[in-house]
Order: sequence, then C-alpha cells, then structure tokens
Amino acid sequence: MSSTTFTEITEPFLRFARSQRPQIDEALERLTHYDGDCPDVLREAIRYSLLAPGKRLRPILVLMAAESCGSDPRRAMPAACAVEMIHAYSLVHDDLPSMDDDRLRRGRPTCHVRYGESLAILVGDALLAQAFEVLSAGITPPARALACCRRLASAAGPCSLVGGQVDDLRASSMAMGPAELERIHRRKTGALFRASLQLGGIVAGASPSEQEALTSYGEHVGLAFQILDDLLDIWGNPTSLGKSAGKDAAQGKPTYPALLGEAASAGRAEQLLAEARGAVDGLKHAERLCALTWYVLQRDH
Ligand code: GRG
Repeated sequence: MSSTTFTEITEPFLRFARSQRPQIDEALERLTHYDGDCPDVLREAIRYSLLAPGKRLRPILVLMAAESCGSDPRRAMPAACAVEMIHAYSLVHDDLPSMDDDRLRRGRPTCHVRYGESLAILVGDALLAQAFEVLSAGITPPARALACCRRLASAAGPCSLVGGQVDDLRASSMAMGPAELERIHRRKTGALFRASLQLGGIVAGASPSEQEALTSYGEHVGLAFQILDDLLDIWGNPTSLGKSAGKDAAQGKPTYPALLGEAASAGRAEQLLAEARGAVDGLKHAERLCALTWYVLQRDH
C-alpha cells in the first residue's frame, strides 16, 4: 500500500487521537494535584512519569471502544485515565535496575534515574492504587464501576501483566519457541490492550456480542503491537522511539524477529491486524478502530 493510502486510511484514528489526547492529558493533570498530605517530591515524580509525552494509545482505545458501542466517549474518561495510570506504573517499574534497567523513557531520563530507585517504586505503587480510586469514583452506575475495577485488576494481576513480566524476566536465560513467547506477550502487553477495549465497552453498556468483538480486537491488536515493538527495537532509532533501541538483541531476549525472522514477524502482525478488523466488522461505529490497525502497522515510535 502506498504511503498516501496509509495517510488516508489512518486519518479517522489520527483525527480522533489529535482531538482526545489533550483532553486525556488535561484529565490526568487534574487527577495529580493531590492534597497537602502527598509529599511534594512524590507528586512531582508521579507527574514526571505519568504526564510525560507518551502516545496515550490505551486511553484512546478505551474512548474509541465506548464510542464504537454508541456512548459519548467523555463518559469513559475516568476509565481511560485509570488504564494510563496502570500503563505508566508498569513502565516505571519495568525500567528499574532490577528489571529492564533502562535509562531513557518517553524521551526523558527514566523515573529512577531522575528521582532514585525507592521513589520510582513508590511512584508505581501510588499509580496502581490511584487507578482503582479513579475508576470507582468516576464511573457510573456503580455496577459498571465494579465491573471495570474487576477487569482492570485482572489484567494487571498475577495471571496477566505481572505474570507476563515474571516470565519475561526469566526469558533471556531460557530457550523458547514462538508459542511460549506469544504466551508472555499476551499477558505482558496484550492484557492491558484487551482491558482497554473491555472497559470502554463496559462503560457504554455493550451487549455480550459487542464485548466479545472488542475483546477479540484488543487481543489481536495487543499482540500485533508487541510484534511491531520488537521490530522497532531493530529498525527504530532512539530519538523517534524516545527509548533505547537494540536492547532485546543485546540482552539475548527471545523476540518475534529472533524466532521467526523479520519478514515473517511483519507478516504475522499484518495477519493479526486483519483479524482485529474482522472482529469488529459488525459494530456500528468501527471506522476508527479499523483505522487504528493501520496506524499500528506503520508507526515509527
Ligand atoms: C512491571 C508489572 C510490570 C510490568 C511491565 C509494560 C511492561 C510490563 C513492560 C514494558 C516493556 C515493553 C517495552 C513492553 C513492550 C510493549 C510496550 C508496553 C511498550 C510501551 O508502550 P507504548 O509504546 O508507550 O504505548 P508510550 O510511552 O507511548 O505510552
């Protein structure tokens, strides 16, 4: 597909992202003023990490999922913020010396480099807790807030994000095949994508078939996103990525390109994204969700 066609085909997503990103940032900004009992240095470090210029892809997915089921996306803003808080916490902890030991994130020194390791751990702890406060206070009616809390807790928990991270940390010392790698990424990266779609659906009061479509879309996009992240680690440059590149190979980590080769990995990502589009085919307003799959395929950061 030519680059002109890519521009056209991604536009419905890009337009939505351009309009929603400032609103997401404003909401996150408001949520991190805190009262006088929050130590100034903690407030500053939380805002340093959370408000740093990320793509806000997961919160945008929450809003798009709500919209695709006929809801005003503004109703889903607390869920969008909660998901971004979990994502930011996971990045801060993943960057720690005891984990991935990264010094650059979102184009800035990582949280522990700037504020020290203990504070970085506590920034993650604070964001993890606050995500559930934001959901329980901001989503109505209460039954939907409870369902959102349950989904997000499950996606962040031992069988998903944390479990995937544990297996990922052990991965460099283990021989593994594509199936085991996929199992790690379904939990480490995919679970939060899936939860983003599910939370948007819950807020919108999605029917079971709509929820099923959103769940399948989230799983496929999440996995494709991770495969392309592996490819960007080879192809990308640190300036546009805002993080160090080439680390996977240096650490001997199993990745899709290492196991399948670069062309086959790109092919697998394309196939997953086509399946994602197929999953939401029947939704009333799936145009932006479809456009996002093309964006994921050609993103450079
Ligand atoms: C510490 C419990 C715990 C989990 C960490 C998220 C994670 C698990 C590790 C991050 C490492 C990593 C590079 C994962 C690959 C995919 C991914 C999550 C990339 C970062 O997401 P982007 O590109 O980041 O959406 P921005 O900064 O744009 O929000």
